[in-house]
Amino acid sequence: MSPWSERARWAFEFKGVAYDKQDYQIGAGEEELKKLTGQAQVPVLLVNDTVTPDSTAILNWLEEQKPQPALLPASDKERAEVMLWEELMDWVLGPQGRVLILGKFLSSDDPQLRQGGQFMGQKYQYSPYAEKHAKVAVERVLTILKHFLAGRDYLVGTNFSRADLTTASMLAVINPPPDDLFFFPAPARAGFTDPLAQRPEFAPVFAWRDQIYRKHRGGPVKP
Ligand SMILES: N[C@@H](CCC(=O)N[C@@H](CS)C(=O)NCC(=O)O)C(=O)O
Repeated sequence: MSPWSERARWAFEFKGVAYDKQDYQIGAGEEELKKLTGQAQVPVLLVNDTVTPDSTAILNWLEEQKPQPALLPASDKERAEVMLWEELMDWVLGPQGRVLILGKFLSSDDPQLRQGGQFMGQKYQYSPYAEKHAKVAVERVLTILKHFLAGRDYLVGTNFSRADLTTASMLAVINPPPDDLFFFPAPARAGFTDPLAQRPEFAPVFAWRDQIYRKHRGGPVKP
């Protein structure tokens, strides 16, 4: 379900580069992941003997290996704009949205979700204060997107880019795409769905996201 992993899968599929997928089990898989990659997060790209953690590094590797079809604009200025969106998504919306998910997992009736919430809550320093702060940060990002997207099809220039791919992937932390676009098992879907994203004022942001999935994801996702 990781939106960072979705970001990497999407880029591979968009570029038409084949890959094999190995699932990571939260908690149980961490020791093995650390041994194999020297760090404790997914996604990680393994090519021959080279280990590349971090979705941005993976997208950069892909861009070098297969520049076409392009996921980056031609000009340095527009590439910098793509970076701005990627940083906002990878380091603000993603991590802050994850805090909101953890709050829901920790208070869930489902023992498996609660257990996952406890492991992740410690790893990512969940606290009620962090959750309060996360709500404010997520609302600010949604407000930026709502205004920025008004009257536009894409975040940077007039073509689909990594900015759109990353933003569309990351919005799943507060409201996953509908099941016909991205299959989410019901208990996880409830944890990933935040009331902030249900507000009518933000509906255009999610309508844009769903449209980006329909036009550029290449078919329904079943992680
Ligand atoms: N900067 C990293 C962030 C990756 C990240 O946050 N991964 C989370 C996804 S929720 C993860 O590995 N979670 C499982 C865990 O920490 O055990 C990237 O871009 O790949």
